[in-house]
Amino acid sequence: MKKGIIFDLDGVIVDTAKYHYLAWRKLANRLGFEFSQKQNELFKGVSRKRCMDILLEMGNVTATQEQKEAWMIEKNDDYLAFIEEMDDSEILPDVPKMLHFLKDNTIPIALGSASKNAKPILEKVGLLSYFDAIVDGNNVTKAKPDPEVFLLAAEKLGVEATNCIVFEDAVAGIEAANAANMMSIGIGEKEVLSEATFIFKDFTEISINFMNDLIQLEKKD
Ligand code: B16
Ligand code: MG
Repeated sequence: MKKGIIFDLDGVIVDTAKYHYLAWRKLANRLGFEFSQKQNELFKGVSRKRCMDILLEMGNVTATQEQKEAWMIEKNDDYLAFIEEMDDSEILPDVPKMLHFLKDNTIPIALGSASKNAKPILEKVGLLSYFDAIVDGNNVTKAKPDPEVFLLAAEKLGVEATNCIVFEDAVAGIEAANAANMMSIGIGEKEVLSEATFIFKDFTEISINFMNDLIQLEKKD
């Protein structure tokens, strides 16, 4: 039974949330209101379009679709300026160890991210070549918690959905993986990601023994 592994990007492979925060905060300030790190938590794993709407609700700002499009371009340009400066030092701890383990065991690897900037980010940090398939915000019509992104990733890998294992840091992502009937591994806080099949603070907590068991496990309903 062939297994496949699907990684989320922001919060799992790299911490780009801090750059999203700085770019959204700049836009909020320009529109005349504050935007806190705590508020930014609500943006994790959420599509750019939805983030824009939430931001405007926070600031009590109404805008036309055209205006929103222009602000999203502005925010994304600021975000891309941060991405331009990224290098491999921004890869989260023990992610390369995990990718090497999977490669050594010939387990296919996919990315399943809401970001439309996923490929350039993986390229900047030097991890693009590890991925056999990339599904990101450019390929899906429905955002997480809809399972579309992960189902498409499984299809691209040629692995049955029930044999895929998803690493995710956002509640919506865990819900999406569960809805796709995949095993979900939460990376983050237990209290937040309680719906995940397994939860770890980060990859340093995940042992090779655990991974060996995982890639041989049958998913139970
Ligand atoms: P972009 P993930 C998500 O990445 C981020 O967590 C979320 O904050 C962001 O709004 C979304 O990507 C879209 O990103 O503006 O680059 O298209 O966690 O799904 O990898
Ligand atoms: Mg994420």
